[in-house]
Amino acid sequence: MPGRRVIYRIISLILALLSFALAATPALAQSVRAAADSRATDSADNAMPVEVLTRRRAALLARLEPGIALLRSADHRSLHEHPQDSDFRQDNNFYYLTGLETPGSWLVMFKPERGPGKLLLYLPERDPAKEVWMGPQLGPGSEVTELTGIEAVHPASEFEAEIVRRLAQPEAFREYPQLYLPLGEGAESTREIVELAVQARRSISDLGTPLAELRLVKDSVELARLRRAIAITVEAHRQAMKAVRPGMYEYELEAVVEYVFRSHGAERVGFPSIVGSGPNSVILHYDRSRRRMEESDLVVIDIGAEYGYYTADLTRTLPVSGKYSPRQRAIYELVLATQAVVIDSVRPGTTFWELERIARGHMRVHSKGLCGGGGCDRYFLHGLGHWLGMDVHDVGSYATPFVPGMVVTIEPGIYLADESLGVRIEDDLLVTEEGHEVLSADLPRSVAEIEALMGQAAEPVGRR
Ligand SMILES: [Mn+2]
Repeated sequence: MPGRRVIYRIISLILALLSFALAATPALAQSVRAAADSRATDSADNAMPVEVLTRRRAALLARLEPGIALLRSADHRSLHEHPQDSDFRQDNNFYYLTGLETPGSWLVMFKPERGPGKLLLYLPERDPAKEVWMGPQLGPGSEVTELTGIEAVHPASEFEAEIVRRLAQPEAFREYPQLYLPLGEGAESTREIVELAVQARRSISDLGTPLAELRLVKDSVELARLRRAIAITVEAHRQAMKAVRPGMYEYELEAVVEYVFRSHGAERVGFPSIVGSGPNSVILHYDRSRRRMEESDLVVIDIGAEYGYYTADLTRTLPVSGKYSPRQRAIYELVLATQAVVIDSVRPGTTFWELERIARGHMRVHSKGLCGGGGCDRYFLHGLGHWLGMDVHDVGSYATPFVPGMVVTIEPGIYLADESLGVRIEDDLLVTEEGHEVLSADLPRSVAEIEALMGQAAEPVGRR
């Protein structure tokens, strides 16, 4: 999806607190292109590998000065009123470093001057009364060590006594001078620690920045999960192409999309689905999906399944009738050609700034009066692309030159409000040593491919 770098908090879909049915195995990565096979595997295959977690934590510690780093997991919403707690989603950084979905927990990392770092986990103690409602919960114990590779696991109730007091002790400054806390995303979760640190006259460094630098370059597990999220989203787009017809409501199309997501094992949407037809096609973040689609409309479908905490982000723009009008086709093909030129330029060393320049230049030069006197680039109303990962607009500086392992979206668009004509085309790319791989290459993009697929009969969804 286009636009500001907002963290999209998610529509609630049912998520059991201890669902580890999230992960990807090497076998899974290979089978990703077989859409028919993209079903959830059982949880035994799905825990985050301990060696991957260990590597991430070591890489983070290597970036820190001697000091103490604190990270809090996401909290419960009101557990007593809503025992299912269905919209709980773990804090991204906490999940990245622990693989745990336990709320109300702390990860503490000590980075000494010399030698290996020390790690502590604090988890809420198990509560038999709650487990009657929620099922077995993870609490302090050896199973947490098995899942995370962290030896020291304590009850969260001890966190304050041990860590908070330590922060206030002057001698802790000498051994561990820096105090790292997330100051951007997740900052509110450590507000009390910040106040304490201010009282103790300790300066605070941002833990989010080194984590963002790490999260920019995806490891093998992250890539496997992204590929899976993208494969599911490609399948949803294909089903939407077959289903769309004049007279259908936008929400019906949205339902087809999200049915495919859930039935292929996606836990939730990575962001609210955008299904915008006619006048709604020019509203960049339209997510109400209430309009009845008309034969002459274009419909912009900008969607992303989330799988194992990683989200896809893919957009196609379809003619509701099944055939683009000459005018729609001309605009569509200008956006498509712009996207192709940019995709060709994705390689290590380039930047979003450089790609944006290429995109706008191409669009302007090839406008041929399509958008009145000036170039169509005047109607390209948002940024060309963004980082993709645990967040749809993922963390990381947009000035960073591309290196292999980064995942980006490329999404040029033209929005002509006077004609209710909006076109956006978005694909997801992995930066490789040689250049790039289009992770969503299986999804039809050209006019001919899309019209051919739209001509096929819709597949029945559920029992209708
Ligand atoms: Mn996007």
